[in-house]
Amino acid sequence: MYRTLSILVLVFVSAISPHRVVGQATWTDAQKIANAVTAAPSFISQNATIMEWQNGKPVTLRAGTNGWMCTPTNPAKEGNEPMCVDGEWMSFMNALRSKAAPQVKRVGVGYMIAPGGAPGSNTDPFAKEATPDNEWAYDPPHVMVLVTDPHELEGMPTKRQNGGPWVMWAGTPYAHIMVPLAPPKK
Ligand SMILES: [Cu+2]
Repeated sequence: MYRTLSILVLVFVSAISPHRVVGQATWTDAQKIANAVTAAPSFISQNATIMEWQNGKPVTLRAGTNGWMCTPTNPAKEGNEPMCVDGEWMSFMNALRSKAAPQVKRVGVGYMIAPGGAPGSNTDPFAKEATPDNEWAYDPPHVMVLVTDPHELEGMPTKRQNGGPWVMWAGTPYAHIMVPLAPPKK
């Protein structure tokens, strides 16, 4: 039964894969949920709360049971960047959205392992587009880690192209470790 279900879910997800929905600005809740659960391994995302941001506020699309929260990608934006995060990352994302200082109380883990990835700045947490010096490029599918003390990030690479994990938004209150699952696109 579970196997049949997962095959059905796979078929459904591939039917709404990002390249088909470029230009389509809205999804049904079912489409949002199907996309959001691809952000993490299914044993996590199948029991996660699925939510989305509406006018800066989190809105629950499906209640979960395991403390993880997944959000769909924005189909109106380039790329595919759903995420599944723990409580620390959730409060970090809240802080980021309101441009407040994040309060990280313990190590946080987030999954963004869906195929595709999405473009963004590696230096400016609030960048919306490329500038000559904001290292705008594709972030590959990845796991991301928050630390409680920025000193723990000292000495880690800060560029995507270093060939392994790196610190994104280094030197800002939003610095965190990116653990890529694929090489960054050139
Ligand atoms: Cu990420």
